Amino acid sequence: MPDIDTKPRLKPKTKAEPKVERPKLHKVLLVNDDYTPREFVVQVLKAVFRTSEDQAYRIMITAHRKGVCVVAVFTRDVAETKATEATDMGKQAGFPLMFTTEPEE
Ligand code: TYC
Repeated sequence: MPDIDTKPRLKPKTKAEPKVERPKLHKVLLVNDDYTPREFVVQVLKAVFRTSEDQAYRIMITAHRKGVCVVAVFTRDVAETKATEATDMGKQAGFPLMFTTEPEE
């Protein structure tokens, strides 16, 4: 027997692709304020978002200059948890540091 399948295919392949929706990603935004020390913002970014010192400094200085900076994108739950955790670190230390989230387009 040849191992090449020579039988005619009677049925066309009609099976649909399984429909799996990609979860929408949410941005975490760092908002500037006039009171939180720059170095404290850098420490929070490193601790919560696991950025390097360099990345944290660039994110902080962008928010400082432009008013706001995207820190990273995550699924909604992770974005909200990290934004809350980072904002709470500021609050605990007596600073008005603020992280918010918004869905990506
Ligand atoms: N603007 C603050 C200062 O001059 C530093 C700062 C940067 C605070 C970014 C918040 O999201 C922020 N001390």
